[in-house]
Amino acid sequence: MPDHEIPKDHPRYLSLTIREAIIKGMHQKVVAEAGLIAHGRGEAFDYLLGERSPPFAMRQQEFAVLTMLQAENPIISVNGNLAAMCPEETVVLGKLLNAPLEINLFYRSQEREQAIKKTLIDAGADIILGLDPDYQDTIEELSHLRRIVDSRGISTSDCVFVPLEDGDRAQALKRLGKSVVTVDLNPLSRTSLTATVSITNNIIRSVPEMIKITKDMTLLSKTELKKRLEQYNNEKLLQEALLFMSERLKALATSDLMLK
Ligand code: PTJ
Repeated sequence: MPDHEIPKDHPRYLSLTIREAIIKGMHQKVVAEAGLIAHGRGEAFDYLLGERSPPFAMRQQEFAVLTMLQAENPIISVNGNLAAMCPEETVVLGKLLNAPLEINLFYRSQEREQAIKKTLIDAGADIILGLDPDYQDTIEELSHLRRIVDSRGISTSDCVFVPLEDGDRAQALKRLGKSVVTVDLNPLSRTSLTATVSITNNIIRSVPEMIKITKDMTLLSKTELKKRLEQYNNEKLLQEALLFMSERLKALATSDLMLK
């Protein structure tokens, strides 16, 4: 399948390039077919943000990094969309946070697992959890294939970063006493409304911004991390996200709208 060349001067260059990465990922079996639909839903919410990271999202990202730095055994759960959109950045973030990568898929198949493993290795990953049957464990609360987790990873971790999540797993992980950090452009998704830390931003911007924040915070003591963590409230930040979107729409609705 040939890659489509997007002209650099196209006004929607970045958005179209990301789409191409997702489509290419689907042909390589990295992305599930439903991943294209999930991406479209994300794009619609990104329009409401103005396709930029607003101040509340930067605070959500700080909250997320602090939560993962404070954790004993943080882990990053990788699905197809994440692997297709920002593999290198995810590998860098994992190394900085000391968080291994675990492949954990909703639409699970060996073919997809191997395709995602290759993408992550090409992006610089050393250890990838979630594939070795000797370390298979199950989360009983979950009925679908995402219940199969790694005993060295999600199963024993105290903090799971699950970007672009499909819904009920965040609840199950929280019931098991784990902190759940997510990135989801929809502030009203089940995952956003359940997670310990919900980042309402595009993963494409979020992961690089979290890398920068991690570099700034990595030398903080556990006591300082704990003190800073007290300044954040997930529900309030989600309310800010909704207010930002609605006020932005209101401002647009009363402005000179048409493109010249
Ligand atoms: O690779 P698999 O098999 O594990 O499947 C992955 C998908 C994403 C297909 C699966 O988890 C799924 O169906 O997810 P949902 O229920 O569609 O939820 C995905 C959420 O991610 C939605 O709320 C979207 O708004 C959001 N989203 C999509 N693209 C982005 C995003 N959030 C942040 N950045 C994006 N680029």
